[in-house]
Amino acid sequence: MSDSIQSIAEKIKRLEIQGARNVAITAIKALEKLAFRTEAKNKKELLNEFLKAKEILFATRETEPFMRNAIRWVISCLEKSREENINRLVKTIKSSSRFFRKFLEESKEKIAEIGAKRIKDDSVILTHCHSSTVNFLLKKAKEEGKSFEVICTETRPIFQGRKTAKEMLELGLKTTFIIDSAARFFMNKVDMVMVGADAITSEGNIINKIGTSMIALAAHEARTPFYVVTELLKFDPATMYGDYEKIEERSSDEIWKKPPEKLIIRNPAFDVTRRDFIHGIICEEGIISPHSIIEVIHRRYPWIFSEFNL
Ligand code: RUB
Repeated sequence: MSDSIQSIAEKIKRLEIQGARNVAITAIKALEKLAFRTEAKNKKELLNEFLKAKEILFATRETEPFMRNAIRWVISCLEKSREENINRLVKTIKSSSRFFRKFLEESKEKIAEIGAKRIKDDSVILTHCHSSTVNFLLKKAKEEGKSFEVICTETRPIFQGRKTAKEMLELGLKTTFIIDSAARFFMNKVDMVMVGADAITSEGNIINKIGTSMIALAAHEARTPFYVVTELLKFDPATMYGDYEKIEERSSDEIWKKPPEKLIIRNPAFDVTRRDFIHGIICEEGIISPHSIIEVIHRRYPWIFSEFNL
């Protein structure tokens, strides 16, 4: 069964599929395919197959609660279904997955619509890494006729910023590419920082690509508004119950292929930006303060807590 799940998991690990949103969508599509190819004879076997797939996908990247929530959604629909017939259960999975993906599309549109209003003519927006959600918002603003320019960081060690820069140029936006450590140098010329998120914690902190928190500090010092553009389903319910969000640490090869002997190389993929440095979270609910995240999550997405019976 797990052939295709396994190969998708490998692609996610190798960053062939990158960015929290793309990872979540890929995982959920993989579950849909799994359902179509299942040889399970009854609901119990089908559920076991899905729980194994969940384990494989959960183990790909530690800091991806969006993917975990997407998988939780599909499996909870399967668990809750009263159907026993395999064909009908497969249909349940298909419709729950499609419902979720449609919901993600609608959220992305809403976020872009809300966030684009914050972009003023002749402004300069700085972004870090490659966030499909931020880029879509910028596309929307451009389509609405706003004139603004973008500064992208290169995002070491694997340069996701290059992907962002290419997309910005394709949109016809004036784009400047800088090394990550030049963020403070340019901050006084920046009107607003917009970054994506990989995880949101119960305390309202945000986890995003390594370097984000330094940019937030620089923005704070320069009194430049720092916005996080994200779907709320990047919230990790485990943080509510005492767990810290794990920060994925990647291979040192990404930093230095043949380093001198005995050199210690550390390569965390993400870092935590404290809520105090976040001007606002631009999400499907509107622009909200990181302090009110938890109430909104409880109201909008109570099902994400269901596996935490505390
Ligand atoms: C990508 C990254 C992105 C967020 C948000 O890291 O940090 O800013 O995932 O992206 P990586 P999106 O390249 O290691 O996956 O808005 O597309 O979900």
